Amino acid sequence: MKLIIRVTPKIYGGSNLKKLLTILVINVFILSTIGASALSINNITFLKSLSSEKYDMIIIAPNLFISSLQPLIEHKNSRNLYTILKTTEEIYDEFQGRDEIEKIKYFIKYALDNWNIKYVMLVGGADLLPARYVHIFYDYEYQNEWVFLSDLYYADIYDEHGNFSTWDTNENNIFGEYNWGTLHLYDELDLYPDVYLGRLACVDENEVTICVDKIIAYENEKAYAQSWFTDLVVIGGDSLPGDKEHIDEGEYVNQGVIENMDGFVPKKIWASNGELYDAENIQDAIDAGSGFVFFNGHGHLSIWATHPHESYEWIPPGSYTNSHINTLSNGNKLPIVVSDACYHCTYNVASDCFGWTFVKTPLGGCIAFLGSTDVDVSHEGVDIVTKGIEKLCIVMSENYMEGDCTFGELWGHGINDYINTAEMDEMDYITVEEFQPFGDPSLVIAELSNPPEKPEDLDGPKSGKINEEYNYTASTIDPDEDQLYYLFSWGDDEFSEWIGPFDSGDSAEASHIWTEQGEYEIKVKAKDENGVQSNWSNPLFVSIPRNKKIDIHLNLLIWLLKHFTNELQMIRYILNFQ
Ligand SMILES: [Ca+2]
Ligand SMILES: [Ca+2]
Ligand SMILES: [Ca+2]
Ligand SMILES: [Ca+2]
Repeated sequence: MKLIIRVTPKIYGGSNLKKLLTILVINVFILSTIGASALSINNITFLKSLSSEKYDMIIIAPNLFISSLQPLIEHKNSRNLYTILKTTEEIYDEFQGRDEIEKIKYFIKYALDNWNIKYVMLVGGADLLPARYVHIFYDYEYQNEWVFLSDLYYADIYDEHGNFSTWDTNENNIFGEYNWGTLHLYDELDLYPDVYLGRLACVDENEVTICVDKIIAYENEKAYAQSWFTDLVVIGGDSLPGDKEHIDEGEYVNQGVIENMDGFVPKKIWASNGELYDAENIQDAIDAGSGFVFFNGHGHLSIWATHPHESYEWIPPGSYTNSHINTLSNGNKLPIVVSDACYHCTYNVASDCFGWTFVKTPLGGCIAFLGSTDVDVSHEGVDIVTKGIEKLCIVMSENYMEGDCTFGELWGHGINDYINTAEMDEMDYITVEEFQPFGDPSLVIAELSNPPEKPEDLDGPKSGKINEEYNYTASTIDPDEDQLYYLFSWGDDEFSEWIGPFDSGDSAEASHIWTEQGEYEIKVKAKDENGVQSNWSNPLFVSIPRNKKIDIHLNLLIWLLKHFTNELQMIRYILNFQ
């Protein structure tokens, strides 16, 4: 079967980016002539004295950042997340490899083999902590030679046979080749991450301090247990006008995320509901606080925008840009932001790219950002969710609800599950390799706890009138005796806030006004103080009947009685009514 696709680059505006990338790539090719086969982990003996130690996380950073990272290391260790810092300078001295990048990767392998680490945090922008460029040939109208940064290189330590993976299996010093060059060469990549990884692309100590402060506050305050965390901001429109199904792809992906993230209250900044015509609406929604933000549309290094339905107009007018991000004031209410737009994480070209700006802005922004280091490629129409970062959005939102507890797990399991269900063609290679995690991989974004039991059946009226307020009560218990919060779903796309806290077993009450007649299915769910949610209760069906006609008839009768009492008596007499 031949699959006919129209792959559309989701790029905003024109760009010389390819040229820029090519220039940067040439700079990176200052490689030693040491062949991969000459390298062996057996050569590394100097850290053996430490080999009995166990760590959960290694932080790799230049000397420059030692003191500004110290509070983070202390914070992690105080939480029993055993963390050690290794500087790039030490690694370059102590480890072998054909270049600095490979030396870093050998150190990560060492830490994995000897210390059984789970997390790798890279701290430094492209100049301070280099990353590997991969090489994919993929012919389409915008570009055909794809050369971009991939931090997945540092996480995919072992190949499928459990051996160290150089990402240069044909040993020509060109990495991650896929149908590359005139000889159409390939490197055999496993791609499955073996550690959870994240990068703080800091260019100076000030940026490190901002990130460290944010991470410590986020974890100390248990962001995931706060009431604002279960708000979900989704931003999108018609990413690709002209598809035969007339799908608004951005909103379609948003909707998939909403459906996966049951119990999160969506705030839709959409083209179709008019919210996306003003960038301030994005600003206000993020400032209000939310656990997650999804941008599904187009981007470039410092901007995001998309289209209204079947139009090529760009909205919001003036786009959503770095200058908006820099004035966010959400304080410690910091979301994890996911973007499927192009170039949002191209930190080698712009050290203040959209994604990194979001993380490093001091008075708000986000705690972690997931986006691409190159062009996002995807299908149009309903197939938008079958490939590309759009598919990752769906996979990750599902995985979060199924128990991912750290930012690194969210990224790593997302990549893992993407690969498991992909045919792994060029588009899939591009997607998993370009998907950049900016943030602390060990960041705790959920906590394991026994969920509250499914709430008892709701108590309250089963019928009523429009524009009248009705009260409903709910209760349940938590096996850990945790305090509980309740969310009521009113069946008309409206939700209560998360109400609480209540002691386990106590009743919670909420009220609602239905403004249209109908049969409504209302339900309630609980979450404990750790943010772990129960299932929804059984539904209670509430009937808000059409009562307008009845009112008219009743009013007419009252009016008749008032004005024609005598006549009515006459009629009654005539009809011998009594
Ligand atoms: Ca190669
Ligand atoms: Ca692997
Ligand atoms: Ca479309
Ligand atoms: Ca619990």
